[in-house]
Amino acid sequence: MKGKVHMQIDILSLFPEMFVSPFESSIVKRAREKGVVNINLINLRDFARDRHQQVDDYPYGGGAGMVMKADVIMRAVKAVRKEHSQVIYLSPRGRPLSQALVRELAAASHLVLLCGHYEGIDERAYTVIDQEVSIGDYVLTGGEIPAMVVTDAVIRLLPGALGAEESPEEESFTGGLLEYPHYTRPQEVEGLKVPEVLISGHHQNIERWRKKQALKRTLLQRPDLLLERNFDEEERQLLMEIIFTREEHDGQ
Ligand code: 4F9
Repeated sequence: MKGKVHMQIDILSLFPEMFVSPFESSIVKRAREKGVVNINLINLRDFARDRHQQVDDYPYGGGAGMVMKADVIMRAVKAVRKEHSQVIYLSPRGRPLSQALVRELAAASHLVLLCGHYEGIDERAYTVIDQEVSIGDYVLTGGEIPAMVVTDAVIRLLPGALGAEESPEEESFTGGLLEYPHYTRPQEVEGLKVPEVLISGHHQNIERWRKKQALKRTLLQRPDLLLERNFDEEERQLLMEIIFTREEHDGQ
């Protein structure tokens, strides 16, 4: 693992400085230092050819807003892309980002993330783009924050990015469910106690309690996540308990 870069991520942006601080903290910083990922920040303006280094222009046919120039984008992408690259344009029209898509992207060896303006890019630039990805149905000032989101989600799945004590928590036993409640010391805060089962030392009971809490939370807060789920026998039993058992209201 040491010294071997698992993935390269090239980010094409008009504001590469936006990425500096977020990528110099925490797990992303450590992953870069360990050589798990190599991130290159590339200024799209470097690929403008005219003497004003113009990167956008007025739309043909008129209308509001500026359009990013096709030649600038095409030159930049061609300069960085390799045979095996995935060129991704961050756009509200794109494929919705999900953990499944993150897993797909994490399997690539070279991602090129193109950040644009919402007004858009010249249609001809799509000839160098492999896929569009959206992080949600809202409009931002540009694709930079979506590119940070994709980068962060992908990096934590790369081998060696998380420490031995951490796990990406993918197909673990609560996979596809919301997290169960967590507690740490002290045992009591302002009269609020840690659930008895967690200090019982009974590993099986703890696992069962956590699974039940995760199911309960998901049912109450994100029932949509359960629609596609194949419940196992234990999960069916726990759901029955949740639905048909009167339990104290504990905010969970
Ligand atoms: C991109 C929003 C991806 C959501 C790009 C303005 C965007 C976006 N997901 N908004 N430029």
